[in-house]
Amino acid sequence: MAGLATSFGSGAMTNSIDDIAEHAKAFFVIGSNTTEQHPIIGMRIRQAVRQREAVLIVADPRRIDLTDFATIHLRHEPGTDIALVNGLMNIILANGWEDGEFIAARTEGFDDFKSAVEEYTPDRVAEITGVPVEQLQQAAELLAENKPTAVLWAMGITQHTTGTHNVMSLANLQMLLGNMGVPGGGTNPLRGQNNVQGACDLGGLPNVYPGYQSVTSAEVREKFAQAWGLSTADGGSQTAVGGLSSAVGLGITEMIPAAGEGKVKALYILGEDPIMSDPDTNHIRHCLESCDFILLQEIFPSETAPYADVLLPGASFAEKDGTFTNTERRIQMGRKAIESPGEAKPDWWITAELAKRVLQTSDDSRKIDPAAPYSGWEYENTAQIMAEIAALTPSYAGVRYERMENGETLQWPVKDKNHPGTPILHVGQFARGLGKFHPIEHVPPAELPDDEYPIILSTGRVLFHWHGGQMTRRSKGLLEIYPQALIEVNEDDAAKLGLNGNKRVRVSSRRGSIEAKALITDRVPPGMVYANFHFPEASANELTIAALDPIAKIPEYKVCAVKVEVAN
Ligand SMILES: Nc1nc2c(c(=O)[nH]1)N[C@H]1C(S)=C(S)[C@@H](COP(=O)(O)OP(=O)(O)OC[C@H]3O[C@@H](n4cnc5c(=O)[nH]c(N)nc54)[C@H](O)[C@@H]3O)O[C@H]1N2
Ligand SMILES: Nc1nc2c(c(=O)[nH]1)N[C@H]1C(S)=C(S)[C@@H](COP(=O)(O)OP(=O)(O)OC[C@H]3O[C@@H](n4cnc5c(=O)[nH]c(N)nc54)[C@H](O)[C@@H]3O)O[C@H]1N2
Ligand SMILES: [Mo]
Repeated sequence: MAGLATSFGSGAMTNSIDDIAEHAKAFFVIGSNTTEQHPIIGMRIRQAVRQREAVLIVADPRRIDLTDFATIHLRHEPGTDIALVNGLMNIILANGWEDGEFIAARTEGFDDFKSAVEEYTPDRVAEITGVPVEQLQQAAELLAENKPTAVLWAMGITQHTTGTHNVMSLANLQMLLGNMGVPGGGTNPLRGQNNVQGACDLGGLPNVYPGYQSVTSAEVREKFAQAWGLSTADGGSQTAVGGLSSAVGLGITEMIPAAGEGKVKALYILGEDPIMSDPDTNHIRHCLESCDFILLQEIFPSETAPYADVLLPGASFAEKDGTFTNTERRIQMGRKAIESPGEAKPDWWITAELAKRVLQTSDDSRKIDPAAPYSGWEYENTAQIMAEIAALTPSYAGVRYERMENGETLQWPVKDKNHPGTPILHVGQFARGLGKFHPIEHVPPAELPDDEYPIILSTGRVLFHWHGGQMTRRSKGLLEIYPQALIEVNEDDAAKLGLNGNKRVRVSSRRGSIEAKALITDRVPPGMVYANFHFPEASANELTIAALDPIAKIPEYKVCAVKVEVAN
């Protein structure tokens, strides 16, 4: 829900929901269980298919609800997306279906990319992915014939050791087809948490200030140092006060292991429940136990709470003012509707009070210039915070509470207070000038099945619950519909296991083991099981592997090796 320190997911949707729902000739949904995880967008896709005969290509190892509406379902092996997309592009190139004009005018790096893709012949790709050659041909043809196609993806693409390269492959595809900068096209990562886009936009990442302004830029540091009244923008300094560090910080999947090694001494965790949501829970337990000091800011005593030294009560979304920036870069206002229980306070208020006390106890406090426009953490309301954001963040420069109160829901970049916002990115030109093609090679997942652990585990969510389930497991209605963890097991595997009638399975990996009720279904193919992380008594993360994408540091939640046994 809050997810401030979350760096999961990447980039932003280039196009808008209305725009793709109304103008896409085809949708290529790859690694997104859209009807369950983004139900509004899922509904719009279904409507486009039913009402205006839009084409729908789904690439997903599982049979998800959306596949019932699909023109074609490419059911590839988990972790083979690069090979799949390279295979489609190979066929597009072999038939001359690429958009030569777009490639010549708007891109660079085409030749190297093309030689890489030429190696991904349909036969080779069928072998890697398990998708028959005829289906590859049919999908490539659908992409060539239906322009623009909007590509949509979510965690099925990013939660891999090749997550960043998976995304680059999809960007290659859209440039090859000339589907960028046009209504109904684009690269569209569906962002997960309600405000993960806003959290990333406003500096909730280890390498940037708000508006993706790099911490390594001396000019950027100077600008923020002046605004905040810091006496120096000295890049060398590691202290927060007096200078702004030029060092890139750690991501969440690096911080917690660093705490386990004693390199990080204290953790301030807000809006995250790492015991439920981080990979390899046994290791996470060890890391949190080893950490000297943990401050947890929560709306409930979560599974992480027993590891905290101090628990500060935050107010929930309904109990405070603020804005959410949604998956289509749209900034929307949330208004306090009810009073907070007990001593709960808005997160911004708690953080500001903490900061003030740190300043009071710090020897460096004298270095803060009280005359600077945004020194001292003296906020009375969230409108003041938004004014500071607008002053320091070019993409939010025109965002004002007055405009939102008048009903405007702006999509960034909003360049000034009269600018109408930006529904589609990269019209006429990419942010970096020319779009760059990248040659991308297939690399298998970090851990694949073997004799001891012969089954692939994939993990994710179900419609009725939200991540660690702190909120949804407190909802009586949702618990009635989905009261316990279910593990999807294919019928063939169930028969082999002798699961008949016996409804519980034990799933074990090299890292841990869980027991839960089996859901025998053809939603998963043979050789694969699917588990969620909504219930502490049987959380998928007891099993998952902390193998990270080297660039985004996102864990490979979507593939690891397990064995499955009938539980007694
Ligand atoms: N109800 C509900 N909605 C949510 C959430 C929630 O917890 N509950 N969480 C929100 C958040 S933060 C996020 S990030 C989003 C996540 O939204 P999604 O990413 O849509 O959700 P996931 O369940 O992680 O599964 C993604 C899909 O990827 C498929 N998949 C698995 N492995 C692969 C692979 O190797 N390749 C491909 N192409 N596909 C693969 C899975 O079968 C699944 O259909 O949902 C958001 N919406
Ligand atoms: N195996 C596996 N693991 C995964 C994933 C997967 O697909 N598979 N997906 C990953 C992804 S994409 C995500 S986003 C993460 C999500 O992981 P988390 O962010 O850890 O999970 P949440 O349950 O969304 O939120 C954490 C806590 O925020 C609290 N909270 C809610 N509102 C507020 C508020 O206003 N203020 C404060 N202070 N706290 C609040 C809730 O009570 C909850 O305990 O999980 C990741 N983990
Ligand atoms: Mo997410």
